[in-house]
Amino acid sequence: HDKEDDLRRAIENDEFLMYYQPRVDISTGTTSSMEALVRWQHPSKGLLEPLDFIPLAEETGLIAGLGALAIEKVCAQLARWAKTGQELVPVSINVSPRQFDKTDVPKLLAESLAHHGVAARLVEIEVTESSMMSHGGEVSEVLAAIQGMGIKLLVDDFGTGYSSLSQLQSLDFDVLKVDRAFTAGLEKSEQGNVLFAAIITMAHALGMRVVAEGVENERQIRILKSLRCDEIQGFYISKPLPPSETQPILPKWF
Ligand code: G
Ligand code: G
Ligand code: NA
Ligand code: MN
Repeated sequence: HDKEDDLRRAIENDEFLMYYQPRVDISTGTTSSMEALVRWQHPSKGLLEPLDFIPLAEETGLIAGLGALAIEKVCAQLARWAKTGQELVPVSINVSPRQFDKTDVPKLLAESLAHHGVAARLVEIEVTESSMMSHGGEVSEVLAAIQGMGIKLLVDDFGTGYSSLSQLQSLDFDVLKVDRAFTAGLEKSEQGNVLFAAIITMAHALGMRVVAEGVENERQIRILKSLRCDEIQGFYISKPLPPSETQPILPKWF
């Protein structure tokens, strides 16, 4: 339990910080939102990425405490950005349904927003397609409650793991984020383009905006534009950065 104890201690000491990666409107080239991605500033191991500790946090239930820290940090950051007088864009927070087992996430969100004087529309919630599948109906209820607060819901990593098309129907998601495997597939074959086009058609028919994840070059942007994709995210625009290097509002990325 060495790693688990280490993680528990880190949550108590709050050794975490959030990085931010922009999402960009493909037709205007302006930032539409920022995704908050947690990092662990480990005292001896340096800066750790989510894959090094989120799976353990989920297995052990420590994700509840970690998730609460993430929500608090994002609201505090939004309040800090607001003070600079910049026009704000929403920030999306990744949430694991495992957090719902131990904490009242809608209540946490409401309290953090109120405490920092941040409007609910400035926060969005991302849930991966596969995590929704591995949890039951109570997840839908919590997500619906969050959406009822005026917070947008995003499906993350769509197209990987199990397919949950029925869940797309029962939950009224606002945005569909297509996994970066499909963006990588755009350049490889005609089938890749056809598949992405079909996902976009489906999402639009269901009233969702579509984000292509993992955009790494200009050619992908051109294809995605022709397919009527709404937004892009990826290293071509920016990797996740600490707040000190992040500009929520840039006039134009391209
Ligand atoms: O930053 P990176 O690409 O390594 O993030 C990998 C994954 O970790 C993301 O896709 C996201 O699902 C997950 N993740 C990042 N930050 C958080 C967080 O604050 N809470 C939860 N539950 N998951 C996160
Ligand atoms: O699970 P989620 O999609 O939220 O995780 C996002 C992860 O994807 C982050 O860890 C981030 O570092 C990574 N990522 C973001 N943009 C790109 C990209 O353009 N290419 C690749 N390979 N990874 C990316
Ligand atoms: Na995400
Ligand atoms: Mn994703």
